Amino acid sequence: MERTLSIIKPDGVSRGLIGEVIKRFEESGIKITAMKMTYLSKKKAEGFYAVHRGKPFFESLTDFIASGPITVMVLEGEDVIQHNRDLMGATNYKEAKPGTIRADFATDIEKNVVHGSDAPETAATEIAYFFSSLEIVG
Ligand code: IDP
Ligand code: MG
Repeated sequence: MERTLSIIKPDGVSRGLIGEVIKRFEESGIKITAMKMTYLSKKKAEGFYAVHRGKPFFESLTDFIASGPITVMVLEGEDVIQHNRDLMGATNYKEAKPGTIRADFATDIEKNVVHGSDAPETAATEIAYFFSSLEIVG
């Protein structure tokens, strides 16, 4: 069993896509073991996306992710990190496979509805950024 962090970004929340995203997770056999609505301050957004500091899109990305409420979830399942990335689709929605969340709903390379951890180490760090172990069920 593996864990990963999923975020429905401010564009997904404001457009009413929370249920749609969760439905796709549940229908594909992924278990949600923690979930909450929250906000990232600009400072916490910069910490979360620290790996992208210095890139041309860093300022805009951290402004965007701090611009409104987000839904954060811990997902659990076999190979769930890759499984979630497959459901999300490519970063650039124009390159995302049809039927993926980003292909179906993203409006912009930045406003691409969802975040998903990309490796076991980042998953562990990112989950701990939002949840204590007591908040994760199962
Ligand atoms: P990922 O979300 O698919 O893992 P990353 O490369 O980790 O993609 O980038 C983090 C986020 O930064 C993306 O989801 C997207 O919102 C934003 N982003 C990535 N590349 C660009 C870009 O070239 N222009 C604008 N925003 C970008
Ligand atoms: Mg990434």
